[in-house]
Amino acid sequence: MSNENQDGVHTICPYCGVGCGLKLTEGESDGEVNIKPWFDAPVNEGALCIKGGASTEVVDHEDRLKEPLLKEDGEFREATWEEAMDRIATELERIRDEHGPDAMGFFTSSKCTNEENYLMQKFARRYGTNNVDNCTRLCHASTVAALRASLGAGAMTNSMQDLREEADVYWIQGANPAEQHVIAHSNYFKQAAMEDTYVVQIDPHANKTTRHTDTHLQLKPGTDIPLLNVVLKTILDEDLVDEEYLESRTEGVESLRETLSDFDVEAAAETCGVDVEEIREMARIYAEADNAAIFTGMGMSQHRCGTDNVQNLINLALATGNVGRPGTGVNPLRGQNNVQGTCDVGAMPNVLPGYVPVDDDEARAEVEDVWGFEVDPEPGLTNVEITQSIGDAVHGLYVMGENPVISEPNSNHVREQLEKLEFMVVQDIFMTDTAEYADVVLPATSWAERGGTVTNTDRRVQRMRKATEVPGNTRGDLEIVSDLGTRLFGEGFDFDGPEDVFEELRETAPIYRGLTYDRIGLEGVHWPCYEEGDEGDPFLYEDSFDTDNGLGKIRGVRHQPPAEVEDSEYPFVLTTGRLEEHYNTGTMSTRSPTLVRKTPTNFVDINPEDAERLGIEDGEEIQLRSRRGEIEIEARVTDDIRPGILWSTDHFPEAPINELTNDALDPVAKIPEYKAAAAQISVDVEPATGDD
Ligand SMILES: Nc1nc2c(c(=O)[nH]1)N[C@H]1C(S)=C(S)[C@@H](COP(=O)(O)OP(=O)(O)OC[C@H]3O[C@@H](n4cnc5c(=O)[nH]c(N)nc54)[C@H](O)[C@@H]3O)O[C@H]1N2
Ligand SMILES: Nc1nc2c(c(=O)[nH]1)N[C@H]1C(S)=C(S)[C@@H](COP(=O)(O)OP(=O)(O)OC[C@H]3O[C@@H](n4cnc5c(=O)[nH]c(N)nc54)[C@H](O)[C@@H]3O)O[C@H]1N2
Ligand code: SF4
Ligand SMILES: [Mo]
Repeated sequence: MSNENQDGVHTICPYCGVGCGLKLTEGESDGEVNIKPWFDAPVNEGALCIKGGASTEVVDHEDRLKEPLLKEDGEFREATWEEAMDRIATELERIRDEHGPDAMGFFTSSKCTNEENYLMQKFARRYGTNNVDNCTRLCHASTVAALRASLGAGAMTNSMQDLREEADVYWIQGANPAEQHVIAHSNYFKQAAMEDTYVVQIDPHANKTTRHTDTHLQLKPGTDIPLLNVVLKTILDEDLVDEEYLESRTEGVESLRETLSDFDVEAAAETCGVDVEEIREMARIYAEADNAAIFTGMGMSQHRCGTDNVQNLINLALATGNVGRPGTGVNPLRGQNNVQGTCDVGAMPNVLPGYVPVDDDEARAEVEDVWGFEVDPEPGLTNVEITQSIGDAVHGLYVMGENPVISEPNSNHVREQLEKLEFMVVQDIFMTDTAEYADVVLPATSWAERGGTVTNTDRRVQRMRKATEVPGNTRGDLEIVSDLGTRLFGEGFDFDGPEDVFEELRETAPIYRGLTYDRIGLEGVHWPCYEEGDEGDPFLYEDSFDTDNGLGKIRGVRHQPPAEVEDSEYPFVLTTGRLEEHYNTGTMSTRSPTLVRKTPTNFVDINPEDAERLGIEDGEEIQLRSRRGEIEIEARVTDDIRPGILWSTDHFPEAPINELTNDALDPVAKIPEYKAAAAQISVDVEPATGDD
């Protein structure tokens, strides 16, 4: 073991987008790693949440995939890498010959590094398709669409540091940072809230964020537009806008005035189920603050009107001049450890690395120059569209580190779709419900066993470093894609490790151009970083926006009820969210003994009034149903949720909530409506006993 290993290898937590640093040392047995605090880590100064602290429990877990698997006659058998890669190369060539390149879909992974995702999207493009996407589609796609259209970049406008130091008001709508971005909350936002930052939370469910909230508006799911329209109308009527800012930095305020000209605030507040005066009071608090910052999350993005939801937050920020200074802005806390980076490096159907639009001939040509091949100028399909097109336009699927059978909406339908595939590859660290459908399963190395860069929620690019040897016969994601690319295309995929890939990424992505591994060092660097020596911007848009004319775009939006609303047959609105001690589809967190202790399985929150009416006891197993499926689940009777609403999580494959959720999509961003479906519940009547 080297000295560095004894002191610990500096790396980044594999769970969420906060990007906490930690150190790893090798343990007693093969592949075992232990955590040591990294006290000077730039984001977290040594602190870790329960997931970060337990993150090594999955590294040498006995369930790790260790050998490639091939399916034969419906059963998996172990295979050599040679056999597995050969099979993939042959099938990918066959599909392209028989159906054309757009018959393949590629899902890349926000659990993987920038280099791995860069190479995977390059692979898809070299194969001839833009059908490449990642979990951001299920996550912040709508946020990114609205931010890009109206401000310029699909990322947080500000940094955790300036939000902590400068904001006087936090407006947290549809996000739960105390549980989903734990260290960002504990080290930054909670500190501010405990001092004098006023916190407004807008969420149908009470949670740990509520503990440090001054006012909680507990609206009905899917009514964020009317609520914000009450806020905006108040601001316009009471002249709380920033006229000078509106004049010099924005356009479109007339569209907002027009949308709200005949707007009925009383009726809107009733739609939301929130007291109108309380909303108006919050409008004043936000508008009168010196610096007010907005946080937005899945409660806003995961609706069929997700893009308009976020646009309305942008409207609020722009109308009051709250973008372009420390302590302000519109801030989506990004989800996975590298979802920001996965988007930055072009793993999306409409953009190349650095958000270069595929259909912009001039910009595309620059990337093509670096790559030495032509890229299809037509944007491809998103991941949900890929799944929905199987059997039609799509016949093959390559999934690197995603679990769509559990994470996509209406998952019984997802299963039916996957059955129709001619060929499917899954590359993961564990056997997942999705991998069961694959023809080839490739065992990938985990976060502790390889290096590369990841980009956190405030755009800080940081380095992960290898801390231990790879277990069994696993191979790194980079190595796998590199090998496959070389087999299929000869050149363009042979790299000498992650740094070599990063050097090519820099050439193609202008926002990363000024970064090198050396500069990133231990501190990391925020993008945009166009030139070496460029410090990167902790907050964006000081002087102008990255739009066609430099102005921020205001656009009035109207209420669009969820695609499915409650009725006499399905009288509840089911919405979903997350738990502090679990993570996404549970592949990692449900295998971590520390994390399963508190909440071993799924549950649904129901208000005491509803429970009493239906005769449901706390802890009782009930049937939860929507038009798409039915699951058995434990009821938790709690005031955390308002009457008429049910709240559950997608963390547990054994009680898969996505069998019930709706796959209605936002027309712009194609994000599914995870946060509102009509549902019903019932309790099994004991079967009658006796002879009659
Ligand atoms: N512990 C933990 N941390 C995580 C994750 C995890 O699984 N576990 N996942 C990571 C990922 S991928 C992501 S994207 C982020 C997500 O982080 P968040 O955006 O915080 O995610 P959610 O908990 O899904 O949703 C946020 C809130 O939206 C509320 N909500 C539901 N419906 C509505 C609505 O109609 N309107 C409003 N205003 N609110 C609504 C929910 O009650 C919930 O409190 O977290 C990341 N961090
Ligand atoms: N109902 C409902 N559904 C939701 C949501 C919701 O709020 N409500 N949220 C949505 C959101 S925001 C998201 S981001 C998605 C998440 O959806 P997914 O991305 O499908 O879910 P994850 O569980 O994060 O899957 C990541 C996979 O990567 C694997 N993995 C980990 N490390 C590596 C690695 O180094 N290499 C490889 N190859 N694989 C690795 C893990 O084992 C896991 O199987 O779920 C969405 N689904
Ligand atoms: S806050 Fe996120 S990055 Fe930090 S330790 Fe927890 S899961 Fe890991
Ligand atoms: Mo996410």
